[in-house]
Amino acid sequence: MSSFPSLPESEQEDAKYQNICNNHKHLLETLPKANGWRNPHLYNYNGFWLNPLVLKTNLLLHTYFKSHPTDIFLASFMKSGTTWLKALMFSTLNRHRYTFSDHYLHKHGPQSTFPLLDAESYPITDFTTFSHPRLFATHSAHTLLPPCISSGKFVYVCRDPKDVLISKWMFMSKLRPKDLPLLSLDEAFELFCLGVSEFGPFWEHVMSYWRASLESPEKILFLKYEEVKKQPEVVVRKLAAFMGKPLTVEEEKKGVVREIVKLCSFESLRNLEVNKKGVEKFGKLLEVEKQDFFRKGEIGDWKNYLSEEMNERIDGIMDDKFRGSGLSLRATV
Ligand code: PAP
Repeated sequence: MSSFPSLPESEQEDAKYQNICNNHKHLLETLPKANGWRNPHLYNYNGFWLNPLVLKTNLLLHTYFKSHPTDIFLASFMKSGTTWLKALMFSTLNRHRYTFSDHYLHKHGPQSTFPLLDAESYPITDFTTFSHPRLFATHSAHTLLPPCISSGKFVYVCRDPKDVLISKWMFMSKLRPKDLPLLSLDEAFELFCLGVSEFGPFWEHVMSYWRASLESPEKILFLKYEEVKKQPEVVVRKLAAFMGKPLTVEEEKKGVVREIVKLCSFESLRNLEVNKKGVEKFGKLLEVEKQDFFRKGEIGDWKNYLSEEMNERIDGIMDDKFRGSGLSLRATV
């Protein structure tokens, strides 16, 4: 039975939306609260720290998002290689549509290829007009997503948490409003270790996808930034097969994999005019200088910032959190 049986459809919709807004307001008054890296506060919702707008978007996503079995999701904790994977997945999937000398990515950059589910304006956003397979990105933990989404396929990319911490601290410090006190690296480190950062705890985020990938390996491809860095061509082949478009012998002979890797390399993307100037808008959530998506793109930059004690503390937390899971994100270089 409908919750609003006597109201016309448009009013039912309004009432449904209003209900979510009221629930959101109530949650902000009652959920555990902690310091944010960009916003003043984060709220712990079902085990994860979200900023107020992302929390509202998550509630709306559960109500309004209609999945399709061919949907492909790119999931990641912030600063784990999302931009790179957007480029790799988009150019692998659409390799028949564009030439490598005059590519969509040259003119538009990688961000527009995957709308960020955590930043869209539901119910206004209309994904029904998108061509299939539809591509979406999310920074939300697997357990925070609406169950209908599991009909699609997921690529999850994770990264050494120490590099994530440094990358995120630098990124968020730039976005932090000037009227808030600076967040020092020591403070960010402490919050990160406690699990308090947007979409965190990092450990639980990673484990949510790791467990899901073990349960449904055909539905979730679990990747590490470091493995993409070391063997990008192997990863492109994996992505192509996973997305249902394996590389043909002819494509291999023509060097298509090498072209994709070259197009999406850090140097190539960073030097594109479209990625050097202007801002990228993610709904009402945030505006980012495009160049800020390309900082160093290296493995192990954390060594320039974290002490040996900090290094050992993160390793200790990782060992505890991942024990018995078969997963390790310990640095090997
Ligand atoms: P997001 O969470 O804001 O989407 P995301 O793209 O996941 O960010 O991560 C950004 C990191 O990936 C940056 O790392 P750094 O701060 O340690 O340098 C960025 O430089 C890196 N990055 C972006 N594009 C590439 C690429 N093509 N190859 C390798 N690393 C990349």
